[in-house]
Amino acid sequence: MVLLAPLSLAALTLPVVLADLTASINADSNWGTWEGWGTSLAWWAARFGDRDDLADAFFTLKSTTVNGETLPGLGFTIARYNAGASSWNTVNGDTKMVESSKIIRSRLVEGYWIDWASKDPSSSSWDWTVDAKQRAMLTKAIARGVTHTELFSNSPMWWMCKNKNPSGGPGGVENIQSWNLEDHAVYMATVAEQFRDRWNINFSTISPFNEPSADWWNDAGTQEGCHLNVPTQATIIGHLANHIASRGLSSKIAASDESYFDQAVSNLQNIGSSAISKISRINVHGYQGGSGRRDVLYNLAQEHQKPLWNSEFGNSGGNGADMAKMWLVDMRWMHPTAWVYWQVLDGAGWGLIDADNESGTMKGATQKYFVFAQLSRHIRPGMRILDSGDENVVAFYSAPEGKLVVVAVNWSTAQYINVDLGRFAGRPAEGSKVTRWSTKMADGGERYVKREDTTFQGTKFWSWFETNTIQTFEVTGVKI
Ligand SMILES: *[C@@H]1O[C@H](CO)[C@@H](O)[C@H](O)[C@H]1NC(C)=O
Ligand SMILES: CC(=O)N[C@H]1CO[C@H](CO)[C@@H](O)[C@@H]1O
Ligand SMILES: CC(=O)N[C@H]1CO[C@H](CO)[C@@H](O)[C@@H]1O
Repeated sequence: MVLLAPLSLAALTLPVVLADLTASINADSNWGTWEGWGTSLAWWAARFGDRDDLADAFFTLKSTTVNGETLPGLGFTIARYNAGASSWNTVNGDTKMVESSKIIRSRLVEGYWIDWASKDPSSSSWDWTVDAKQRAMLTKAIARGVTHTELFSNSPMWWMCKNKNPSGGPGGVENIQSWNLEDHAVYMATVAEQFRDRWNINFSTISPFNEPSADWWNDAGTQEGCHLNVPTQATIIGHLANHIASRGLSSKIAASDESYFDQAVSNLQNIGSSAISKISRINVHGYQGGSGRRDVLYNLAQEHQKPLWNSEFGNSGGNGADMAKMWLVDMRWMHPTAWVYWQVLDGAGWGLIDADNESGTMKGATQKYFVFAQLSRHIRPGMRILDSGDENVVAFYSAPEGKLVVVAVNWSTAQYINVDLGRFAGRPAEGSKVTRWSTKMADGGERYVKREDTTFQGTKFWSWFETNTIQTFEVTGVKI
């Protein structure tokens, strides 16, 4: 901000105002069809998975009371179920899982295949009673309308690991034994088969790896994880495709859930055409922050004609601002068709509801919860993703409803943002109402407040944006 002297007294009382920004939505653009929002179950659900209030808050659009607080339901339609890698039995008298000295117990997830003696899921090598709470939340999520279920793995079962430690190998080296590559595929396919046969749950997709190129999965880790070289991934994908087919499962393969956009690019360039032909969707995690060639990854996905999801994002900013920023960058450059938050219940600003995954205690919703409401309650499956021409404005269109949803943020000095629909074939009548919701991305700020004070005029509507405020607009009577 530049201060101009001399200032008149009148000027001092006026706010500094930036020129209006106008986003002109490109009605001809099409960056794909939105598939939904979601969360990974794993740790939080293994702890809190028996709670109906949480299932309602995350997997319906209903207003729900959680710990005395009324929350707008987030309406997620995607749930990722974590096939655990841990069990505490002793095999052949002396072989047991090795736990990292830094392990956080709530991050070891009970696995179903507890020893290598038999591949038969009805034998005593398998235990189908474990992990009841995470399964309960998956069941509740499906009952409430989840349409996309994914089975994912952070590490092969501990006994397939070279050092028997499901947190990783020494120094982050590949930790699966060479003779267990097919077994990891058998594990994933058998879990999917048993979920179908025992609980009538058909996983839409199976994702056999989690951040496999990362070198931070090591034997002193705090959670399950396993580095897997790209050729190893290719081999496992081949086996997994065979084991899915031989069990008559409808599940498709999603891969490789790399941490960074650039790792996903390099993975796709090296994994080989055979593996690529067996992968139905590219999953990538959003941990490269503001850097990484999201655009290159999008182009590769287009070239291979695969959908592209940001299948995992999580961060510590409890006010939601950094999350919103990364989502906007994703939408602008990577155009994912779904966006999945890592742990909706967690501590240290990571959760949408603040909770301690170890002690099982829960506090209130964070500001981030309401930032999520600005997105997931309005941007719904089936909507077409449009180009707004501006990096801080996104637009989605629902053809059956003739409805345009616009989400915009201002990160800096307060100003007006205009949204111009001059390029649409049909626009709302002069003076029609545009509904808006707004959340201030700062602790203690307003939370998802609905207002009916905006009207459509000429080809536009506009709204005043306070600094760090996210607003969502719903405009009806729009035609492309
Ligand atoms: C799961 O798939 C099986 C076999 O294809 C089918 O019979 C069953 O109805 C499906 N269950 C659900 C809930 O879709
Ligand atoms: C007690 C405990 O382990 N809490 C952890 C829960 O998860 C958050 C974020 O991953 C950690 O920061 C906490 O330490
Ligand atoms: C100064 C500043 O950051 N202004 C921003 C306000 O919001 C618009 C749209 O989000 C941005 O384009 C401006 O840069």
